[in-house]
Parts: sequence; C-alpha cells; structure tokens
Amino acid sequence: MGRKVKVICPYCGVGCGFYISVDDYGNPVGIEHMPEHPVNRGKLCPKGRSALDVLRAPDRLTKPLKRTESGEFKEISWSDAIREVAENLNNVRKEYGPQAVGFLASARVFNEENYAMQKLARVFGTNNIDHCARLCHAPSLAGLSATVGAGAMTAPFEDIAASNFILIWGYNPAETHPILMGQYILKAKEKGAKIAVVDTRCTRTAWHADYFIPIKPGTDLAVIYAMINVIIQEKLYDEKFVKERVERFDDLARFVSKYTPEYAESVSGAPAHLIRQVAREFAKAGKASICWCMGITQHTKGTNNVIGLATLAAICGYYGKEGCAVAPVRGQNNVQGACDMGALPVFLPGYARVIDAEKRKKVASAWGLDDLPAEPGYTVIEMSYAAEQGKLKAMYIMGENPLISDANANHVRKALEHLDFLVVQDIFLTETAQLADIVLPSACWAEKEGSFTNTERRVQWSFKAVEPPGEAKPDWVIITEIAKALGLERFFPYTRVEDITAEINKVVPQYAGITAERLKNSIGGILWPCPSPDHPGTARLHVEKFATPSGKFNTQTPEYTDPAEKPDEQYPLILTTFRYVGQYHTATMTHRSVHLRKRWPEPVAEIHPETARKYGVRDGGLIKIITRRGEYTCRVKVTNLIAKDVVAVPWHFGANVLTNDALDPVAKIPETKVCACKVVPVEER
Ligand SMILES: Nc1nc2c(c(=O)[nH]1)N[C@H]1C(S)=C(S)[C@@H](COP(=O)(O)OP(=O)(O)OC[C@H]3O[C@@H](n4cnc5c(=O)[nH]c(N)nc54)[C@H](O)[C@@H]3O)O[C@H]1N2
Ligand SMILES: Nc1nc2c(c(=O)[nH]1)N[C@H]1C(S)=C(S)[C@@H](COP(=O)(O)OP(=O)(O)OC[C@H]3O[C@@H](n4cnc5c(=O)[nH]c(N)nc54)[C@H](O)[C@@H]3O)O[C@H]1N2
Ligand code: SF4
Ligand SMILES: [Mo]
Repeated sequence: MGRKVKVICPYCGVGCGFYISVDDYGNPVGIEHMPEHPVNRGKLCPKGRSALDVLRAPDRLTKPLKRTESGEFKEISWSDAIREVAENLNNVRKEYGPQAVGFLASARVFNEENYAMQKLARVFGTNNIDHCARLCHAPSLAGLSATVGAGAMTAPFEDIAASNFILIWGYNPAETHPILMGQYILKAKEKGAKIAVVDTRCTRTAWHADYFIPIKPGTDLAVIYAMINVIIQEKLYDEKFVKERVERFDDLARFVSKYTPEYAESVSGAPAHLIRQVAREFAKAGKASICWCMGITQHTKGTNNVIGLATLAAICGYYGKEGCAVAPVRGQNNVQGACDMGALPVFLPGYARVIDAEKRKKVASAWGLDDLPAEPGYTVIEMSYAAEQGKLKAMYIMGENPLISDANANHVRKALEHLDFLVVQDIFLTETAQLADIVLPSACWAEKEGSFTNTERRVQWSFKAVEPPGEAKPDWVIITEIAKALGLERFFPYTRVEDITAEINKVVPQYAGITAERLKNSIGGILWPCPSPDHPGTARLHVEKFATPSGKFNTQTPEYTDPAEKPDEQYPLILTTFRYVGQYHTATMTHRSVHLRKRWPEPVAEIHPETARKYGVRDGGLIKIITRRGEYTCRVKVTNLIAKDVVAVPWHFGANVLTNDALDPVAKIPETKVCACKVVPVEER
C-alpha cells in the first residue's frame, strides 16, 4: 500500500513541491509529481529529481562524534555531546563574555529551526548570529531596504510570466532556478516577451535571450547608470509614477548625465548600441521585470549595484502592478525564511533592527526579558577575522560549510583552527565538520517537519516522510536540548515544532496569520505579509506606496567604482565563479547522487580562445589558477562564450581558496565574483 507524503524540495529558493512515496516498511521508494502545486505544477529539475539520494546516502552522520587527543573522531552518546557543548560554551562565556561566541544558522533548515537558533544566540547574550545570506543576497536586502523599504522580491513568479520584457542581470536561472526559467520566464517569452541577459558568460539563459550584453566582471553599475541615462535623456521614463512616488528624481537626472553608454562601454566592454537598445525596449515595455542574482551581489559594490537596478525599475514605474517584478531571486530553499526569522546580526525576527530600542524591547518582552543585546554582531566573514584575532573563541555552526563556501578559504581554515571550541551540526561529515571538536548529526528535510519560505515569500509546510538515520535528530530538537543544558530552558518550552511556529506567529508581524494549521492544509502555502489568520496573504508589494518612512522611492546615487582587485602585471586576468545545474553549493548533497556526480563530476574552468593561446592553455587540459590567496588546479574548456581575459570557475569543489574576501562596506558580502588571477598550464604525464 504505502503512503504519499508532501514535501518541499531541499535545494533552491524556487520552492517546488513533490510527494515522496514511502513503502510499508518506511522506506522512501520514489518521487511522485505534484501537478497541483502552484509553483512547479508537477515539474522538477535534476536536483529535485535526485533528492531522495540524500536520504539513502550510506555515509550520513548517525551518532554524535567527539574529536580525541589523537585527532580521530569517536562516537559518543547524545547526553555526553550536549553536556560537552554546553560546558564549553558556558566556559567561554564565563571567561570572555558572550561576544566571544559566534553562531551560524542555515538556509537549509526550517523557519522554526532558524528562529530557535537566533533566539539561542540572543538569550545567550550576543547578536553574533549570521548565515549564508551574507554570501548571497545581503546586498539585495541592504539595497532594497534603502530604496523601497523592504528587501524581498516585490512580486510573485506569476508577475514575471506576465511581463513584456525581462531583464536578467548577473543571473543564470536556466541552471540555477530551472523551474522558474521553464515555467515562468520561457512562458513569458512564448507569449511574446523579450528577454535581455547581462552576463560575463554567454550562459544557457543567454541562449534564450533576444539581447545578450557581455560585461567584464564588477562593472555592472556603470552599465545600469548608462541605461538610466538613456531613459531619462530620451524621456522614456514614467512621468506620472516619478512625480507621485519617486523622491529626488532631478538629482538623479543630473547625476547620471555623465554615465553615457560610451563611457559605460569603455569601463565594461558592453557595446554602447546594445545598452541603448535594451534601455529603450525595457522602458517602453509597459510591463517589465528585472531578475538578478549573484553576478550583481557578490561584489564590494553589491549594495550599490542593487540600488542601481531598483532605481532603473523605479523611473519606469515597474512596481506594484501586474507584470512587474523587481526580483532578487533567492538562492537556497529557506534563505528568505532564515532572514525573516532574524538569523542576522543586525536584525531580530521580522527585520526589527537590534539598534532600535523600542522594537528590540518588544521582542525581548515576548521572550519574557526586559531587553536583548543591542550591539550588532559579527557577520560571516567578520567571524573568521575575529577568530583569527582571538576575539571569537567558540562557534556553533548549523547547516553551513564555510570551509568551502566562504571567500578566501585558506584564511577560513586558519581561523576555524584557531578557535578554542567548534561544534558543527550537519547531515554529513563535511570539510568544516572535520575541524570540529563535537559533531552533531541532524535529521534532514524529509526526516522532520516544519515550514520553508521560498523566494516569492511563499511559506509552505514540508511533512515528515521517513525516519532519520541512526540517532540523528531534527535541528530544533538539538538546539532546544543545548539551550536546556545551558540553563536557558525557560526560553525553549517546545515539545513539538508547531510550538515554535506559534511563537513565530506572535513575534514576526509578517507571519502573524501564517499558522501551522493553515500551512498544513494548503498545497501552495501563504505569501507574507499575512497579518491575521483570516488574511489570504500578499502576493504583490508596494502597490500604493513604498515601505520607506516617506512612502516614496528613496533615490540614492552612489558613484560607480572599480572592483577591489584589478588585473596587473603579476595577475593579468580576472577570475569569476559560477554554478552548474547539477551541483549544489559545496556538493555535500548533490555529490552523493550517482546520477548527478556522473554527469557533473568535476569543475571545468572556462577561458576565451585568445586568452588561452596567450597563456599556452589547451582545451581539455589541466590549468593551475593562482591568485594572491591561493592556487587551484582543474580542467579547462576553451570557449568563445566567455569574455576575453576572464577565467570562470565553478566553485562547488573548493575554488574559494582563490577568491577575495574584501567586503561590501554596507552588506559585508565578500567579492566572490571578481579578483585578479593568473593561469599556468599543468603538464600531465
Ligand atoms: N544548480 C544549482 N542551483 C542553485 C545553486 C547551486 O549551487 N546549484 N545555488 C542556489 C543559490 S544559494 C543561489 S544564490 C543561486 C545563484 O544563482 P546565480 O546567481 O544564477 O548563480 P551563479 O552561476 O553563481 O552566477 C550567475 C552568473 O553571474 C555571472 N557573473 C559573474 N560575474 C559577473 C559580473 O560581475 N557581472 C555580471 N553581470 N554577471 C557576472 C556568471 O557568469 C554566472 O552566469 O542559485 C541557487 N540555485
Ligand atoms: N566563490 C563563490 N563562493 C560562493 C558563492 C559563489 O557564487 N561563488 N555563492 C555563495 C552563496 S550564494 C551561498 S548561498 C553560499 C552557500 O554556502 P553554504 O550554506 O555554506 O553551503 P551549503 O553547501 O549549502 O551548506 C549547507 C550545509 O547544510 C547541510 N545540511 C543540509 N540539510 C541540513 C539539515 O537539515 N540540517 C543541518 N544541520 N544541515 C543540513 C549540508 O550538508 C551542507 O553541509 O556559498 C557562497 N559561496
Ligand atoms: S528548481 Fe529548485 S526547488 Fe525546484 S526542483 Fe529544482 S532545485 Fe528543487
Ligand atoms: Mo545563495
């Protein structure tokens, strides 16, 4: 007989639903499509289709592990593991204060689990809580908060499908969000929409585009301003919208006058005539969307890039109406939720700023306290530097693999090795876990239940399909046990995951009406903001006014400046990084799927034929890529689908030993999309 259990895909932020069929013995025997799901309508990409391989992987963590004197791991009991974690964290707090402990939450676990983790950090006494959104869309949160007052996507996927023009910038959804590409972007194209892609590589997304604008890494803002310049010069902007809803438009018009398409071409290599043509068509489309991702954000100027794109949409009036989405498409399946839950060093749940005393005290009082720590905490990369400098003594990392995912990975290794105590909670013994003093085994998505929030702000329940392997436990259970051992039990009165959902309903205003009961009874979930249990949820934001204090678009005009590292004689090329459709991040999960591993077995860097000739690089050969921070050897493909003098490398397997950890001053994201490098061919015997 068996059963069919509804789950949400454990990979990307599109948030596809499917069923797992479970046999009478409790084994996951297959995936069944869910045609009634409003997002993916029964479709799945290669990662979703292979998701069960994670549940069946033979090397899942099944017992807590402790590092012994000799450096080996030995299995220990849960009670010993929890006691050791609590003792060590308490000792560090006693000796150095709570600011000497850092916590990393996870965009891969449920809202309830992220909520519990950030609450643990704060009642422990610190805002040192962050997660991979820092390496990802932190500039989108910062840049959109500054201009429109809210950091999330402004409209659902349906509005992208209803656009007449889709501008895709630094984003390759054909590989990174395939269901959004197939079900929405290409649906718009079928109905006659035009597509423009701005990228350093002529990607699989670009193959579907009407216009492809090639660009040198890190020069985007000059091109964005040139488009704004053309639209203003040629009076193609939406006069009514600008008059009613945009502040300081005249300043903007004066500011962009120097950013001519010819100037932008000289900086970026993007042809001026294409900049003009795309700007004109975008402005004249009437209904248009801008979708961006890591090509825009992973820069020291990431926040400024986002401000530029938000402004481009604002002068054309592309907010709050049908067919218009301003879309920082979120990466991980619960990165939107982890941010909403306050797993960030400057924001409490619901984006209450830790420095805002009134809002902070409101959260404190909901938790039965007078106040909470007010000092903003360390971000991900800052934690490494604090560890190296001895300011951070212990870390508790849940569901992240910074040794592979953080920029300047050699530095991260040194920093983590320098800690007095490291606990890592994961489903596999990752590279990061191998450095831990204690490793805690988690149940993964289909082995527990809770809510995920996709990039549209769609909150959905994912049910438990199978039992976890061995003694692995849900993350929220582990956090609750650690909290109790730390003497913080009064803040963690949870016996079921729904107890935490109910607390989220009380503390996070955007989630007030999104109860566990409602979520369990709906296939497509509810989009926040949803202020009460009888509210249907909100698909489109900024319909009448923006979420800024004045209600208007807050125009800002940061100048274009170059990336932190420019090519020079010693390092004459530019390095950038990208993803494969069949590998996910640090590959902990995708590399355990035989099918995905076979098809995407290793990183293959890309280089232009002229650049290859100049440096003696042969198609299919091995190269060593060298930067100021490290060396990385991989195979290379010589292709004219990439700009000259650029090397692009997939980062899934360790290329972050090369990348630059210079930070955007506002969003604190490292510049993983551009640094200077050189390449040398490696002789194979
Ligand atoms: N298969 C797969 N899907 C994923 C993920 C995964 O690891 N694998 N990860 C998920 C996550 S967390 C995220 S955040 C998203 C990321 O999704 P994307 O942002 O689409 O992923 P990337 O391939 O890292 O970068 C996108 C593009 O930016 C281009 N680029 C590089 N530098 C620049 C630049 O300076 N300017 C411009 N304009 N373009 C540039 C690259 O050539 C690349 O094609 O994907 C999500 N989906
Ligand atoms: N050079 C370069 N570097 C990048 C990027 C880039 O484009 N270029 N992209 C950046 C981006 S956008 C992101 S989002 C980050 C991602 O960085 P990370 O979040 O560090 O990468 P993941 O591999 O997704 O790590 C998630 C971990 O969670 C574990 N896990 C899965 N499910 C569970 C669970 O239920 N419980 C627990 N406890 N663990 C679980 C997985 O095994 C894995 O080890 O990388 C960033 N790094
Ligand atoms: S598009 Fe994203 S959510 Fe959908 S199946 Fe693929 S990885 Fe999963
Ligand atoms: Mo991401």
